[in-house]
Amino acid sequence: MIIKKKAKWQLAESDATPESVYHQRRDILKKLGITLAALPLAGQVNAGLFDSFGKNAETPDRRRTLAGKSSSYSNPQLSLTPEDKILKYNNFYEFGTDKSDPAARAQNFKTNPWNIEIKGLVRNPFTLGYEDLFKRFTIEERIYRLRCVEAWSMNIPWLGFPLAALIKAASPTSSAKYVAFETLYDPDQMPGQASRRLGGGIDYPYVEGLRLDEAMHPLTLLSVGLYGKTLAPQNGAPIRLVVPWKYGFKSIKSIVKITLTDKMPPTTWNILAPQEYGFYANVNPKVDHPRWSQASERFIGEGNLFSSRRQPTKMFNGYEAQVAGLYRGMDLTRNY
Ligand SMILES: Nc1nc2c(c(=O)[nH]1)N[C@H]1C(S)=C(S)[C@@H](COP(=O)(O)O)O[C@H]1N2
Ligand SMILES: [Mo]
Repeated sequence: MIIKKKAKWQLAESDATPESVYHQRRDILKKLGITLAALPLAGQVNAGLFDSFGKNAETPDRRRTLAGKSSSYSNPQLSLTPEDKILKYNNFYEFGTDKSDPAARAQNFKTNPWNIEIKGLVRNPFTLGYEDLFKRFTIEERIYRLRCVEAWSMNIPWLGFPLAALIKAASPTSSAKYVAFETLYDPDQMPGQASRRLGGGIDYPYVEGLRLDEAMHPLTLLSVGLYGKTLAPQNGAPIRLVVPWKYGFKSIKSIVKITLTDKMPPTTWNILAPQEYGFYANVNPKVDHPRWSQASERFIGEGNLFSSRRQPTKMFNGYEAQVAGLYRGMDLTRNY
């Protein structure tokens, strides 16, 4: 348990540390003759931050062109994070805890054939195959903000369809109150699932959940692509969730199972550190993480990672007008 929390602490804290302090720490280690690579966990994490945009070998682009119709739920005024940063700076612990690990290690991840199952408290359970993902629903483009709990953010042009469309097709019964999601479990393909060290101490498969009304909200997206192409494996191919008003960890990748249930489902980061990561995980600049402020964020745009501008974090990540009603009367300090 302690090791688990340490992995997340180091990852998040190094990310939330101002550039100057961060460099000072690196220099101190250097003077002591300690190379970052010699430190088991911190070494991996810190090296990842610096290497993400280094001389990464070009990987073959498996992505196919994908078009999406425009949507009134998109934010076309946002300045986009460059595509190469969305592709190279990732959290996908199944492939390792460094930001650069998913891009480096997920290139041969098999996403076709793929099956995603929807079941539980529904009248019409069904399974979608790989091609169904792109054919059965109308694909839209949604430019959304993404705010990671580690206090960095991106603006991403997703392609996908509302989760509500899928849930409606399954016809939930009146006892369905929550939706549970599960990522593929395949340690042969996902080195982080085969090794507790590489995988950050998480008990896989990665699981997430939403209240049914959150899942049915028109902003909640099942994404199958970004920047005009199908998803890269490191972004959660072939299908991942995107809930733009919640911290990034709610947006579970490479989903194989969606289950309607009457009980609040367990969620990976809440299991790991319940006092730090709640079920709701709504972006909230007034409720700090126990170990760092959530009032501002490092926006990843053009240029160097550390020259990225800091900007204030918005309530519900800028989607307050659309989603605040879902939480009326709830104490958001307790329901973090
Ligand atoms: N299965 C799975 N889903 C995941 C994660 C993960 O480690 N495993 N990381 C989450 C976190 S913390 C974030 S911030 C986003 C990052 O998505 P991106 O790499 O596509 O930007 O994915 C989320 N979904
Ligand atoms: Mo995150």
